[in-house]
Amino acid sequence: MQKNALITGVTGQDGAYLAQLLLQKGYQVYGLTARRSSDTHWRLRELGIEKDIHYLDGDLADACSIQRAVTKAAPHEVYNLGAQSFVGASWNQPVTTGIVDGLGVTHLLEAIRQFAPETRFYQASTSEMFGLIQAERQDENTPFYPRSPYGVAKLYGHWITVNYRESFQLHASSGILFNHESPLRGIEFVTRKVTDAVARIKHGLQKELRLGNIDAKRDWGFAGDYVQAMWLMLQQERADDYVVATGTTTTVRDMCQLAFEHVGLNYQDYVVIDPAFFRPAEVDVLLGNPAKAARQLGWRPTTDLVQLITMMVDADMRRVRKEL
Ligand code: GDR
Repeated sequence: MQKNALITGVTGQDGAYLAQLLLQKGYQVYGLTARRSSDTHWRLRELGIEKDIHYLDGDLADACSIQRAVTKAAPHEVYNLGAQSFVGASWNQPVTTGIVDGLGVTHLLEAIRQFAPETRFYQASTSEMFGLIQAERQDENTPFYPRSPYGVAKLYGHWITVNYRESFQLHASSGILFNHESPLRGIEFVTRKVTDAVARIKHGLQKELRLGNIDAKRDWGFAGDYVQAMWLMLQQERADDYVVATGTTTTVRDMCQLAFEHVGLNYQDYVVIDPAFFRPAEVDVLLGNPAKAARQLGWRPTTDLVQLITMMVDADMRRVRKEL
């Protein structure tokens, strides 16, 4: 029997990779998209799946549109990847971030509870909920301490997922994913900002790269690996919460060095520290412990940071060459 899946945020990095994975597995994929004037489908086009998805108009902030999408798609599985996902922007749009990333989750869970209680639900939670870390390596039992309006909104989304699982026995799982990157990453996030700049500098189109706090440390994995973990969570008999990470942490500085070195440049000749990119409150270091995901889901990352950054720089070099 063919399964239906509904993905919110289908045009984002994770949405695109997950849609590709589910299509390969034979799912009928419905994608929720908010109408926007700019081109948001470029990732789906790059993966060659733009025409294989059934698009539904809707917005996580609009409960009616969410109800309609759930009824229309009649999904076996719902993946909630839609969000205002840029941490830095969340200080400028704290209320929108709260409505979409927080209350939006309740809109979906309510629609499932009322119209499709057998549907399995995945919530995209985040290592940003750990924020000011309370343990050296963060796992499912580490207390949370978010440090941005984004982290606070996501924490609400996480707990409402747990609460609907416990209150209404919904099959609702929360994936606490650490940073995950790819050639499809948005340009505002630091890895892609760096790999795009490396390609432009190498081709003489850019002279410098302005960054904020390059001493921050992140546990970076490959988004293509991480969407596998999302799918695996919904195939389990019982819903649960899982940390998904590589178990290695690196500074932004060292990540930069890797990216520039890959094309024979020294990052110190190009990186300029710009206070404009510092955040009002920073998450200094994140390091995940993915032992539970390995044990219960059989999930393991396949791509280390060197492979990931190499893949991203190579993709941006190709893109910039095409532009010339
Ligand atoms: P993050 O990702 O906030 O961890 O959230 P991001 O790549 O934006 O920042 C990582 C770290 O790099 C520092 N940094 C800069 N960041 C950006 N964007 N631009 C800069 O110029 C810059 N200079 C230094 C940041 O201060 C930070 O410490 C990502 C998002 O995808 C979230 O949606 C997701 O939940 C988490 O990862 C897991």
